[in-house]
Amino acid sequence: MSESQETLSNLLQETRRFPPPAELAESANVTAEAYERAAADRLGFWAEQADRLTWTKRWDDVLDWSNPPFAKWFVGGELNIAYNCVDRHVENGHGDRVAYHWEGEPGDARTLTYADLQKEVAKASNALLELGVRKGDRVAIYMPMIPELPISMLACARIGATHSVVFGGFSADALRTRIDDAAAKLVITADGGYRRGKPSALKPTVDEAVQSTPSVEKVLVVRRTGEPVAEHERDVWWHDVVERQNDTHTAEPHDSEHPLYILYTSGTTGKPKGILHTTGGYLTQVAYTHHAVFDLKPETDVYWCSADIGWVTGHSYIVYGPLANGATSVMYEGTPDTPHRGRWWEIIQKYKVSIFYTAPTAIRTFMKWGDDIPAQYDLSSLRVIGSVGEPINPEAYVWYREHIGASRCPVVDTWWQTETGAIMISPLPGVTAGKPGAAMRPLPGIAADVVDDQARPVPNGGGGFLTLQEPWPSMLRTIWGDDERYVKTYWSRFEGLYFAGDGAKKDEDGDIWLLGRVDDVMLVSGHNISTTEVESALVSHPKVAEAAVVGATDPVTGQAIVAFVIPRGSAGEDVEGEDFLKELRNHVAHTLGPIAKPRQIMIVPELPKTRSGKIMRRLLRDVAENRSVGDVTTLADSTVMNLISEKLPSAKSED
Ligand code: 6R9
Repeated sequence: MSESQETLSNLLQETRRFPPPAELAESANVTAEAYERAAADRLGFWAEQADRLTWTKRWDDVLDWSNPPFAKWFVGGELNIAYNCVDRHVENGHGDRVAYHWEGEPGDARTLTYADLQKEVAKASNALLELGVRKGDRVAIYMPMIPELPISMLACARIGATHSVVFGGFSADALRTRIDDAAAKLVITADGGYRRGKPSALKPTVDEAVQSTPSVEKVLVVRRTGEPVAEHERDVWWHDVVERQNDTHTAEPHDSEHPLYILYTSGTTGKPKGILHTTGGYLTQVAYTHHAVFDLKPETDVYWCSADIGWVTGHSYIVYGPLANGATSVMYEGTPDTPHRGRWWEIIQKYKVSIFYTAPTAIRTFMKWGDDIPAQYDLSSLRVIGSVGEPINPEAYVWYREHIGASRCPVVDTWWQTETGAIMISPLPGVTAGKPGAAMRPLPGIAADVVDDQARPVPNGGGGFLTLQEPWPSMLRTIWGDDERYVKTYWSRFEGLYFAGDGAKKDEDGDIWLLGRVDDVMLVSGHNISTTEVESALVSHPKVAEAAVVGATDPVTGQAIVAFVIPRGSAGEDVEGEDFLKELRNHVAHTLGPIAKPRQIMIVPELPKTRSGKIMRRLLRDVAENRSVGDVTTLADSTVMNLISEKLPSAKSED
């Protein structure tokens, strides 16, 4: 703890406010009364939300919290997730409604209505049964962003098999560890998918991984690219096995606490954690939050979440939430710059997307590429735009609102985690006057607070640790096979509270701002300074597109701030010079105060990011402290660290 008694400094001041558009507020799905109603009777509120779903057997109790931190929600209730996501919409007369407008990277497209999806899921369910998969078995899914991916997930959910989707960019070794940990019986994959204009193979990675996975009996392979693949005894083609199945299948009910899926998160150290989500509570909260945060009107909206289904955002907000609500979604296979940098905006124009959900890393990339690109497309169909994955810097928020949202669409900055399963802290687009950079308030029914190191709530204006104070329906139930690690990782830092690593502050109005991982917090001359605030100050300079900062050991100040900066495309030639670096350092000092002035700034062409777009500061710390760079296996692009090291001579120290 610093001498100044602060837990985390509150340096950034932001005064811009964006009230909700009047017409949106008038017909919003959720209004301000929901906060009070949920606070008055939290469990009653969640029971009401569970009634958005169709249950074959009603629950006896909303919550069993008699053995914390092991929760049971909607105890005794039974339902089938695939029925809720698909069949019931067909039964309700919406079979002709489009579930997915799928767009392949090469420009091919497929449209799946809810009636189509019902048939495809039934066939896949029958195929899984024929392949020997039974309720309770685990199925690993390693696929590109093609319709067979959600179809496979829904087929597993339908028959009660627990899926474990592994991001299609992970290595054979990463895939093998995950298959082994869950003891998956079947792997579903594809020959490959399209990325950056060419086929990108997946099957060889599976072949390598399953050489030493005793649990795997079969590998089910979708043909997507048509590239040649090695065929093994255990392989079966999707078009041989699934296509010939009966296209009806009767869904069995599953217990509300039946394991729906495992999703691995790497964490900072050690072996990946298999986050376990179950059935009734999960679907309740993803459906409710998708309805509330995006104000989804299923009859008229076209919704697009640009995430990969290989991470939790895709599970909850491409597959389960939107389908539970009967939404029409866009699903896109490829990269944003193939064949050109306007591809995403072209897709929004083509399908008249009205709700768009993406990540700050993408937004900052578009800022870097320039305003003129989105300006060439008709984005007037948009009405709500969202952000997830990292703190959104105020400047990126304002750029997003202005250049994508036509200064009209509310931006919903949604804070949540693989572990929380669904959105926890976010503005409501018809209620909240948004502040650029703030996730604002816990959603109705959610209890979150920022506490100091003694678990006492910090006053408004203070910073500390973000905790969840009451169980919530879509919470993780455990770490697969490791209850002890579950308790230790999430529930032991503060007695009775869930804490998963994020720092945050409450502003003068009590609204919440995320400040990055507490592991990344820098201790400079006795002050705990968040990486997020310094990065946001850098990004607020008109010539900066992206920034990452880390604390490096310093003989005088304990730690000193070292920044890595990517200039905007429009910044010009002078960004390599001494004057520019000085200007940036002064800009930070001016914005946040002299304490936050970086000791050193390096101009770099790229930043190291995980596959889901989060900056890996750990690797930058290695660079800043002149160590050899650590484990890079979870990097989206492993060559990035070389690019950064090559730039090192431009490092400048002026103090
Ligand atoms: C959904 C997802 C979780 C971590 C989380 C936090 C960061 C996510 C954020 C955000 C600030 C937001 N994070 N959303 N930080 N503002 N709106 O990203 O899950 O991949 O498990 O990551 O991401 O640090 O703890 P996951």
